[in-house]
Amino acid sequence: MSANITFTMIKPDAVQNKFTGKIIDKILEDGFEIKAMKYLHLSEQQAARFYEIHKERPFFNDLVKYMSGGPIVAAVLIKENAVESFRKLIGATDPQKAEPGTIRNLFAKSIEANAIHGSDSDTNALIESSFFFSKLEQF
Ligand code: 3AN
Repeated sequence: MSANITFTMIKPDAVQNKFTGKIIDKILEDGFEIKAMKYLHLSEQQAARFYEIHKERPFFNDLVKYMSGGPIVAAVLIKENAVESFRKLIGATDPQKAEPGTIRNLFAKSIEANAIHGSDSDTNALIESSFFFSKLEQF
């Protein structure tokens, strides 16, 4: 079951640049179904908790400030082989290296303000979805 789930956030830069609608269109056109979605503004504490896995990385503090600097859209998405398929759709972390036509290639500004998050494993997809949404059994 978990292999069909991934979690995404449309990040503050993309929301602020009014790319939310265009990004959701790309996700739907790629065959993903939206199972849950919410628009919210993370506190610094929440952003730090979400990115705890990166807390030893040099960019951690800037990442937390950036992710709590404006509203985001969080969503749980369903598709066969969801994690891998979504990582392909969003492209490389660094938008300069992202394939043409990917969401980061089209909408991201920099490696930090890179428009969108996508889970990197089935396990993390469930952990990250649970961070924002309860009643996961309904997925
Ligand atoms: P991805 O989002 O592609 O899985 P991760 O998990 O390595 O990439 O990094 C999480 C987030 O941390 C990225 N989306 C990006 O915002 C930020 N980040 C990653 N690498 C760097 C870096 N070298 N410099 C600044 N920010 C970074």
